[in-house]
Amino acid sequence: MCATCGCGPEVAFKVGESGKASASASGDHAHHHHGHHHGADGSLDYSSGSAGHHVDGVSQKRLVEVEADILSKNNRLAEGNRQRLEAMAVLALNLVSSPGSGKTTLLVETIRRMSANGIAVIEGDQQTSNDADRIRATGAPAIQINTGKGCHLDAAMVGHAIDHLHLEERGVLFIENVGNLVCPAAFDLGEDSKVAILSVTEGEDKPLKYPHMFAAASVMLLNKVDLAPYVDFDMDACEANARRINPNIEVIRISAKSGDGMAAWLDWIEQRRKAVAHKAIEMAKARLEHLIVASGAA
Ligand SMILES: Nc1nc2c(ncn2[C@@H]2O[C@H](COP(=O)(O)OP(=O)(O)OP(=O)(O)O)[C@@H](O)[C@H]2O)c(=O)[nH]1
Ligand SMILES: [Mg+2]
Repeated sequence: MCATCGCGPEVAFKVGESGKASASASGDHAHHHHGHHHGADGSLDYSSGSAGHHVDGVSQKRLVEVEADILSKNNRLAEGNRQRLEAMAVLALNLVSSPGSGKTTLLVETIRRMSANGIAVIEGDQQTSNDADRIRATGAPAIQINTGKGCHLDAAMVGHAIDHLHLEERGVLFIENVGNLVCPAAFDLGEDSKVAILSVTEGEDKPLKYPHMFAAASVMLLNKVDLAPYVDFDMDACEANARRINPNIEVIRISAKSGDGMAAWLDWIEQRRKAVAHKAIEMAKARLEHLIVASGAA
């Protein structure tokens, strides 16, 4: 069960002979809300409760416990992924956005501009292998995870995918999450950073309406700026909204179509890549020093 929306990803992960990984989910959405507050304006506010939902026959307390278990198990697995990735100095980026904001298009354009060496991609979608096929066309290896009813990737799925991808040291692992601005915010995958993508056709209020995602992201790619002249979208207001939620968020205005802003995005990736490599070297040095001291060879 997903702590945010109550969806039921009892996910079975499969890797087909084609190298395509898939997972199917079972379980049900339970959206019978209680535990809400009535606002003065007649609004209903569920935001102060835990997950605020109820499944027939299951007490609220038990439900909260189940959710806490799932999230803490996920966090443990995510930490395992993070250690594996850090030891290899692989930069892992978790791309999150609503459906259609341009994650796959941006990835294809990004991979085209980086040498494809050392790049690997995990594609999360409920159905189809369309996105993985688009990535493979660039020459980069990609594994598709189909989550079925599940609305987000979790750390177990990503761990299995890492088992099947041949990651190169100092490489970059891009993880395209399921298109959803809500649930992926709660699930750590072991990534270095979350990258939130918001396109100018979606409205500048989205960071305020979906604050968890923008709070969790290190950078926001404001995509489709080529369309800005045709839509009522105030880019400055959008940036200000994102910074109200997360004062440290970096914002890059970008267009996967025109290429505007791609250089700044590639620079951002390069900076993180250097930081991850530096950390791996420091960790290796510390381990070596520990070994030398322990063996009395100093
Ligand atoms: N004009 C314009 N269109 C874009 C840009 N980036 C993506 N698109 C279009 O937006 C649509 C959705 O793009 P995708 O890359 O499939 O979006 P996505 O976020 O991967 O979608 P899901 O995986 O379904 O969540 C496609 O028609 C793209 O061609 C852009 O910078 N400018
Ligand atoms: Mg996509």
